[in-house]
Amino acid sequence: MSTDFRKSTVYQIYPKSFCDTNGDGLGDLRGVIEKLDYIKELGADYIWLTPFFVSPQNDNGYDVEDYYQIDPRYGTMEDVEELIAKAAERGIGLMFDMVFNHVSTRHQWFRRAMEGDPYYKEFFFFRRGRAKGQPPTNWESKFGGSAWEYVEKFDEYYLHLFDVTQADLNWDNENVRREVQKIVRFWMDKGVKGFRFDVVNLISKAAFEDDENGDGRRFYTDGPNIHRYLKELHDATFGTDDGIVTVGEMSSTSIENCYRYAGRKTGELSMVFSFHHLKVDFMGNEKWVLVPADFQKLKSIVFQWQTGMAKHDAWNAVFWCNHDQPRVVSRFGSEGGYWKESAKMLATIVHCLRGTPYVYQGEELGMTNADFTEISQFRDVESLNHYQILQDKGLSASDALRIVQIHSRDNGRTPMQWDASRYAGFTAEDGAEPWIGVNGNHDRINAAAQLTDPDSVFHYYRRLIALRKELDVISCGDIEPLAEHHPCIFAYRRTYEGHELLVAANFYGRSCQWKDAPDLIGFKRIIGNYREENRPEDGLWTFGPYETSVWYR
Ligand code: TEU
Ligand code: CA
Repeated sequence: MSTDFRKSTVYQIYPKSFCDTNGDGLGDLRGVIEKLDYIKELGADYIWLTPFFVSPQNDNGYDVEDYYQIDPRYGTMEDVEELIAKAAERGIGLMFDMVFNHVSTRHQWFRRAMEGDPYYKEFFFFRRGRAKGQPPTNWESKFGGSAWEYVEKFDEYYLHLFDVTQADLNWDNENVRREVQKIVRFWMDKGVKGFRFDVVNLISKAAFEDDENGDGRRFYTDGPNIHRYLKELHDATFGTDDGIVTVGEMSSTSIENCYRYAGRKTGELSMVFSFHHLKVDFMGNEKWVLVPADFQKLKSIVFQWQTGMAKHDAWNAVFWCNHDQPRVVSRFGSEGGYWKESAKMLATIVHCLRGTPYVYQGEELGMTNADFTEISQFRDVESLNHYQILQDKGLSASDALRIVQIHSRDNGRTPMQWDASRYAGFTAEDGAEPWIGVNGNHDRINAAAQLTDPDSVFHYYRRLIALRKELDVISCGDIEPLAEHHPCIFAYRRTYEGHELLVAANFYGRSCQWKDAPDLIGFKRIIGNYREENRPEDGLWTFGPYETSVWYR
């Protein structure tokens, strides 16, 4: 394992959809153990495992009932210990996913609160309504509807920024913060090498007021005590161990706050996920619409974060995919004739940036969006809620379905495609039907086929991951955006101690030209998705569909 997170790559596993070893249709921890050599071959240094703790699974484990116990559907504590040990043997560290903005309403803290225990009521936000039948504020849940749920016996409401079964924790209560620290230390003692903190910039609520022109997020995003709480957590837990890497998931954050969340010397986190670059096919913050991706906006956001964070000595996680996002090849690339070229092009852009790249299971195979044609095939609570909300707003069922097909988080949650067999090797052929449908294209897109094909998307990712370890200019270099306003070209230059790296890509499926392209005298091509080497001639560089190449001097 590279202990320098600048040279590292993280592989994200959503265990429910990764590998099912006991034929019940649900992925499990033994499935992760079974596939460690695959991840080793890819070259990842860390595995980020999304939550597998005891949970009613209303939000697939992001609704935690017990942070100290393993959900039996995923396995046992012995499995977790074996996984940590076997990963370590292969030089891979485990990063666990800590959901501390909220707990499941089945967590004992919430149960005790509902019994009226004042100590535990203070763990949550119980508030009086504004008037009879009126919640305390007009805030909206991120999964649709009001963020407040009425509890008759108290004549009060509790806050839930996500599902109604995910009650927000009151971090202003010192006892909550102490419990959180205990949990982190417990997993550190088990040998965990990193943590991902779920929506961690939402934990400090400002004021409970109506939001006249929004959904309430300005009252709890990057809130007043957020830096204090993160520093405190850092100092009390992972900050004492240099070998631990942390990443905060930052919802609707500002770059100024991220300078501090992920500053090298600020004593908070190692790095941050921000999502502004993935909202370029939204309408403002509204996700449930159909609008084409805005490429200029995408570039300008990526470059702003790249140069801004560098200037402030702060570190980004760089990524296109996770379990909440549609598949990038479907979103910004092509599922059609240029499927492979576009998958490699998108990989190149991210893996040569300044930051730590994250690869989400199946991305390294160029897996596509789900091929669902009916709402009954979807599983995600957010998708199902919004399918209804869109129709309540007057859309037809088929228009609502179209929007869900494009934006649903289930696009990233279909079973991992290991081979061409009935259930894609996710579940044995005689096993139970997988919990969510397998994509029909697994006969074409699967790991077995790609492992033996040197030209595959898998081997391209493997080479990119290795390059980051070989070349300091990739892991440590400065970044300079190029061709910023070009309608098709995504390009940048990296520099470090006299070394230079030039990355250029055509983001579209038609040929294009880059005039005034930089000269490449003395450079050699180190990776690309076209067979033939293609250089600029007299400052004019012609690119084929989705063509990309990386040059080094
Ligand atoms: O997601 C946070 C979040 O705000 C969004 O990514 C959300 O999933 C949705 O896309 C809003 O449109 C994190 C987890 O990654 C996600 O899986 C959980 O559902 C959520 O927190 C709640 O714990
Ligand atoms: Ca299973």
